Amino acid sequence: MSTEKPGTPPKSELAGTETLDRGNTNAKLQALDEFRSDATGQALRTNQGVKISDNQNTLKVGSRGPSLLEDFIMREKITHFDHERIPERIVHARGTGAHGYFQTYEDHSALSKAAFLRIPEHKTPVFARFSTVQGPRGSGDTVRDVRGFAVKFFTEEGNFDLVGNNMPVFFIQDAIKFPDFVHAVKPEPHNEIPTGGSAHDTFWDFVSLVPESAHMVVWAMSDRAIPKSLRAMQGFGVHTFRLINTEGKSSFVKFHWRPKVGTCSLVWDEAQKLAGKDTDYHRRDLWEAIESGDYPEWELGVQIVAEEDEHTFDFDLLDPTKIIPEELVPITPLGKMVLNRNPDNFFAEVEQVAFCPGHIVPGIDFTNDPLLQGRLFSYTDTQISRLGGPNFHEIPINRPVAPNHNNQRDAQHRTVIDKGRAAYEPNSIDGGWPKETPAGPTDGGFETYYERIDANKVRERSESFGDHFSQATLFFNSMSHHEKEHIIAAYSFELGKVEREHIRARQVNEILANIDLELAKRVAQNLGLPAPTKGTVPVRETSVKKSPALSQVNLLSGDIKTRKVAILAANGVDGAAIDALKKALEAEGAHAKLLGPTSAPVTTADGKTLPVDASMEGMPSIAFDAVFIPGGKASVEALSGDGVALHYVLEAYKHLKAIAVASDVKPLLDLLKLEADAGLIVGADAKAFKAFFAAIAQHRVWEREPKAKAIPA
Ligand code: HDD
Repeated sequence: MSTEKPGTPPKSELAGTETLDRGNTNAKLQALDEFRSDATGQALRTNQGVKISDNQNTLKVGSRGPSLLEDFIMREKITHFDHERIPERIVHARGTGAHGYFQTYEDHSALSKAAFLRIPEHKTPVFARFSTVQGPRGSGDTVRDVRGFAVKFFTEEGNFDLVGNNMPVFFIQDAIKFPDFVHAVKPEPHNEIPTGGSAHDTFWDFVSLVPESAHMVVWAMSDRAIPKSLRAMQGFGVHTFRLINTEGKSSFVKFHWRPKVGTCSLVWDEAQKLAGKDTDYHRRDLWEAIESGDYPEWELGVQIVAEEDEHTFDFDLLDPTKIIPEELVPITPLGKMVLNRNPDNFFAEVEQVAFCPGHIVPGIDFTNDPLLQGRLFSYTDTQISRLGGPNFHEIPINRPVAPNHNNQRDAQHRTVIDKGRAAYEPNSIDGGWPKETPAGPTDGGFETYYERIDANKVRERSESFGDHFSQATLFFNSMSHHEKEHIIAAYSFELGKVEREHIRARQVNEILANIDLELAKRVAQNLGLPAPTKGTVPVRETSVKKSPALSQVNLLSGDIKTRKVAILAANGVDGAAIDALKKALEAEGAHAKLLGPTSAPVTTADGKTLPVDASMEGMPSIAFDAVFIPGGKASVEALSGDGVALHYVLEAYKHLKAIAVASDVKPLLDLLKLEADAGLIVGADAKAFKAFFAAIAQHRVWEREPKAKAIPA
């Protein structure tokens, strides 16, 4: 008879979990988890520190009787569980984050007195959080949406939060419109549909009535809204900020993050499929990249405009719906950010991190951009309900590394035990501490830039914010052919989901026609609407007609570092070809996964057993950058008769990915009626691999796109 209490898991089961081995990667992850756990070797206890002897059974009157209120252990556990959730962010609820550091390349004190931009020896700890905007916490990663790009710099002078997006402009010019915009883009109030997307009536109703959104909406309809990974996105501070140097001189700046791996996107069909097949696609990619040592890296740069040049542009620097074309003001690199540590606990870190554009340090200051000004209020305010009070700065992930003594006291969730008798200033009881620090060239107290403003109080928009279309046109004109086609397709898809025809027509006639007539015409055609023949506002000439810096074609890294290749194999595969490719990829910093018809190992033609990383169904082509099929008669025959394998190749082809197959795999291509092209390479020798890698570095085989349209999705 067992001596264990009913409900206790048998010892043998527990022992089994300790030795579970699911291959090298999992063993490594398990080891890391164990290393990180602070409960290893510890007794299970209540929140009051009492050791628990039975975590399986509620205290009852007899084993079949009612439970007792006296059971403080059960009540404590359930009560805590009942309150585990906190309100999700109103926007940007779905996100993920990582730790890392920022390091300035050199002393930028001529530009800013901020220590983290002055001292190249210092590595400033950072925490970055990336997010989608529209969807709730559990929504898909790859939906068409803007991505949040928020970085908290834990500088020695206090926290600086750069709370930006992966697009350099915004939908509205004044913060007072933000609740309207968000209510319009969020799922509709009656049925809470759609989750994670903007393809619905209320969004298009709003943006078609608010022309200042035109520029941002073209960005949102472009490939930028379906980034390949969080690592492959640019980031922008959006607003014009000020940097203040050691002499107190101010310069206007726009912040830019540029990823080391280049900027590139998914294709639409792939993004939609990923949202279903791997909801966590971006989250997983970031996590795995960091775990495997492929630390994501961005360069922080600024476009600098001298104070006296504020009014030299054909747009207003304070208007957040405008970029400064890089052709007018190039980017000056400041330093780099490397993300090298995953969070230990998602809730404690990613969920509880609290950003605010108002968190700045000496050397940085705001401008009067009315969108930024409103944000300075909103973020702290939202944390008070989201994180339950004004002490959210004490939550470990938000805690500055700089000391933060002041006379603020008490309130919910206060964890600091403030000592001393004087919680006011001035005081003579505590020697007057803590004391103010006068502003200075370095290490001084924060001082707001001494800006003169001589004006009446008004509730109005500056006339200089009046041009809503010329930069939307600039963006569209700067796209390559395929990028333009994708924008046309995205507008057509989204507006096609709009039920009210007057909204579709308004967007086409009053917005798109003012951006580009061809764009308007093509979208009208796809919606079955009459094509507009002219815009509704006069065309405004701009000094820059085309900005190559905006096209992702010009933003690739030129190498294949961290790219992922799927190798498809069945029994009888040519093992030597697999080894050769893996070695060649490793030399380039890229990765391969071996996929079989099932998760069982495959046997090579020369009788070796090869463990596979997953089945082809388990890791679909949409999770990879490229596909390789090695030779081996039996393997090729098996794959040629396997619908999943055939679909794999067709889908990779449709998504314009590089594909390489050994010469004896050619019949499989013939079966699928696929012809070799710049990215479909036949051969498995060094020359073929070179061509294969060159195609991967191009990200997609764009010239294949018209042909690939014929492939069923
Ligand atoms: Fe915002 C979150 C970015 C305008 C109000 N915003 C939030 C986050 C990002 C941005 C990246 C997520 C931060 C995180 O990961 O926790 N927001 C932007 C950008 C904007 C912008 C780039 C325009 C240039 N936002 C904006 C306005 C308002 C807000 C105009 C209000 C007037 N944003 C919020 C918020 C959020 C937020 C409601 C939700 C959760 C949070 O702040 O902490 O306060």
